[in-house]
Amino acid sequence: MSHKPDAPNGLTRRELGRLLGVSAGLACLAPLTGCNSLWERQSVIPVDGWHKGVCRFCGTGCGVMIGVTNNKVVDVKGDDEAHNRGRLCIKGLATRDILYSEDRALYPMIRKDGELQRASWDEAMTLIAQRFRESIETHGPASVAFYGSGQLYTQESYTANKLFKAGIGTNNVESNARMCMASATTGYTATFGKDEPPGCYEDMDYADCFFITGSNTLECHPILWERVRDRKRSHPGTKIIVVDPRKTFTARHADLHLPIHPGTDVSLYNAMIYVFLQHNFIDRDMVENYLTFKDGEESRTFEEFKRHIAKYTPEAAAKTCGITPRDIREAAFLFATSKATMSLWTMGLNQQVQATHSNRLVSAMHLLTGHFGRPGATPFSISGQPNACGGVRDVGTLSHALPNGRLIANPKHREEMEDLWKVPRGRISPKPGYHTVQLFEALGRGDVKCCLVMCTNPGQTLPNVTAYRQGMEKAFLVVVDAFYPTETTKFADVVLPAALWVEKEGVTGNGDRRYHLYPKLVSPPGEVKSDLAILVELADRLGHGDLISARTPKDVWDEWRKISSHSAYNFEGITYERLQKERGLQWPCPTESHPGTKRRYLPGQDPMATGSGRFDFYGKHDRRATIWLDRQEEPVDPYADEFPLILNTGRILEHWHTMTITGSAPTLKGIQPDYLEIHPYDAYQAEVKDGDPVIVKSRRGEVELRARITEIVRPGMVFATMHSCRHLINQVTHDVYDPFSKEPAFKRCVVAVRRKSA
Ligand SMILES: Nc1nc2c(c(=O)[nH]1)N[C@H]1C(S)=C(S)[C@@H](COP(=O)(O)OP(=O)(O)OC[C@H]3O[C@@H](n4cnc5c(=O)[nH]c(N)nc54)[C@H](O)[C@@H]3O)O[C@H]1N2
Ligand SMILES: Nc1nc2c(c(=O)[nH]1)N[C@H]1C(S)=C(S)[C@@H](COP(=O)(O)OP(=O)(O)OC[C@H]3O[C@@H](n4cnc5c(=O)[nH]c(N)nc54)[C@H](O)[C@@H]3O)O[C@H]1N2
Ligand code: SF4
Ligand SMILES: [Mo]
Repeated sequence: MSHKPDAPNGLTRRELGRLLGVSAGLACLAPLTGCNSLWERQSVIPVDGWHKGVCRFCGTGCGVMIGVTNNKVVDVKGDDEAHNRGRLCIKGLATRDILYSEDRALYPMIRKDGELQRASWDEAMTLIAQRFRESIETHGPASVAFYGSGQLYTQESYTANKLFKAGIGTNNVESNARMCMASATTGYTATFGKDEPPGCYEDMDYADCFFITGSNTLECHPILWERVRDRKRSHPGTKIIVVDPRKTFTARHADLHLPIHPGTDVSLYNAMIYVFLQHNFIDRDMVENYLTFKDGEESRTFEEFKRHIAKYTPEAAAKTCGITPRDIREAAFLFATSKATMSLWTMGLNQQVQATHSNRLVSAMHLLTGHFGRPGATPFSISGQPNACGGVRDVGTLSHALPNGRLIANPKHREEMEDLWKVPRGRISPKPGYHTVQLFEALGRGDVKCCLVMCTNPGQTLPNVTAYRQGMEKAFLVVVDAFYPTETTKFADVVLPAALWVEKEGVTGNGDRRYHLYPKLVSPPGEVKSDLAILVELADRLGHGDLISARTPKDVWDEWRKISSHSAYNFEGITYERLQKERGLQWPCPTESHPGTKRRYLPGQDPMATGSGRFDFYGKHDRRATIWLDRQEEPVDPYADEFPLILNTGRILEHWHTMTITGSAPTLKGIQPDYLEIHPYDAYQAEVKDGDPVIVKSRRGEVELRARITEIVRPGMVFATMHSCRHLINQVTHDVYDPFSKEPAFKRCVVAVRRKSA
């Protein structure tokens, strides 16, 4: 397969920048390429027409202008009128090429005699419907499942959720967003009673202090990072604090970098709160009128909260975190005394065993110091995938959830959705389905017999993946993917070819509650169909055609926006017509004349905030936000003599997840992320030289990588990317998860590293 070449890394990052020949938006690449000048962009092929669209890749949701000639995307450039101000990062620019890879899946395939063989759509859909029907009739609705993605369009996720929960009658509806944003959801919901960030991207233009934690913003959200840098350029007094065990490209730009031991965030944030209390950096009005304190199920007073925090002196936390007390004090001082502090965080927090705790503690730091609700002052979780917010969190495409923050476990919520979906009361099962890790366990046990996997590649991206591959092998697995082969299609009984990006139409919701439209601009290749068309056909064949009566992207959107009006996520006013004209609209947006909401919980600004005070935390019964008493716990996977190092995993700028898309883009495919970052001291101990093949081993498995000796990582810690499918790091990672969000702790497990013997 061409997107997984064994070829050596023929391209340096500097050459790559030159090859792309881009003008806007690559100032962020300068630290990587070593080039400070920007290049003039040259259009290669004449463009017949430019169309407004959105980048395929990350949750930043950058606006792109897409040049089309003869039914082909021939060019892309940043949209000057969108929030990204004309900028695109290297992946955004690569969207010009992503549709035209030779690895595209072009026709349905059915496994016969152990091999996937070409089949007709009718043959494939007949087989799928027959196997799903048999399983439902013989073993009940809970014997089938849907495993989707934060990269599906909202219409697709919404339709799958409705078909499975209100049609088939199973809550086995999960999404890869469980492994990504689930902890942000539990963190926000615990604090504010509602999911999704209170602030917006525009806050970056007003913040005087950025507290960036567990986010390699420069590489993973480069255009947001550029906005942070814009602020620093125009206001050089702006401080950037970065909390990350690695000295990432982001951390290199920090005024203060705290390289904490992985998984010790709870101690750090509690100690920062200690300093806020000690120096009276507290917003008294906020504490008295807008906050409550809780320890588990029990209420606490502010005085009790202070006694709890007293244990987290900077001196004690510094020992736990492996940094100095002075750094903690300085971070707390900068955070509290700036005019406006904005926190940004992603997977360094979310993919930890205490992820919900860290998430809500960051919000707590903002609330206690009053860095909330003013322009620039906000706790802002950055979203990973393009539609994790819109298509998974808002739609509730998770096994415990229903649309707009409702829960399966709540009988009133089930009834509300049964009425809105016009199905009989009692139709939605009261039993939550399996969350992601449990779902793949259930496939292995045979409790779930048929699974539809759409727009995600769990054969590579599940934690401790070897354990779950058996389940994929055993079950009747249908994989809908735009590319073939992948690590998941290896286990598929049927593969269906999916349309990608502007080969289909849909809406996504990006990281600042902004919905926007992806237009269909070109026809898909071969026999490829859109995910929505596939779901509609499945609904028909399973006898749920009446339920799934909205069948075009516009009709599904209209149904969904009307449903949202029965909740605090109200975006009924975001019509298709508006989406076609505008550069995204932010909910709440209840009417067609409403401009959209930048900041939530503020009476006068947020249409859902009907109170008369400074804030109205309407997600909570008492209309007060909650501060939680959270304690640092011992690591789940402690050091052992035979596993002396901590493995951390993540991303690099140029590649997207399992590289099915970026691995074949001409500009990106030369970059091979199959290395292990290891500190010189640990390399010396293991007698490993730069470039040596090494084996990384945990209690669950091992993987071979190339050693890259670097001080980016702390001594005692190694880092590998999640990208390479030839070297599956998830054979090594731990499948333990946060008990609240059920999000796996990809960011920490203990390992040993040895040189591969010749
Ligand atoms: N180039 C690129 N961009 C992407 C993606 C991609 O695949 N490639 N994927 C998108 C998606 S879906 C996601 S979820 C985001 C992820 O975006 P990020 O979360 O920024 O990326 P990661 O590299 O997974 O992890 C971020 C950082 O967390 C740090 N970290 C590890 N442990 C800890 C800890 O205990 N505490 C703290 N404070 N930090 C810790 C790691 O060292 C790492 O630098 O990126 C999105 N953008
Ligand atoms: N070790 C480790 N593992 C991780 C993480 C980590 O940090 N470390 N991060 C986790 C996180 S945050 C995430 S988000 C997940 C990501 O994990 P995955 O979602 O499994 O990774 P992707 O490569 O994005 O998979 C998307 C698949 O959908 C296909 N595809 C693309 N567009 C379409 C489309 O429109 N329709 C259909 N049907 N298919 C399409 C692609 O070809 C690809 O195979 O990985 C998780 N796993
Ligand atoms: S920052 Fe994200 S959305 Fe923007 S161009 Fe890059 S990959 Fe695309
Ligand atoms: Mo993610």
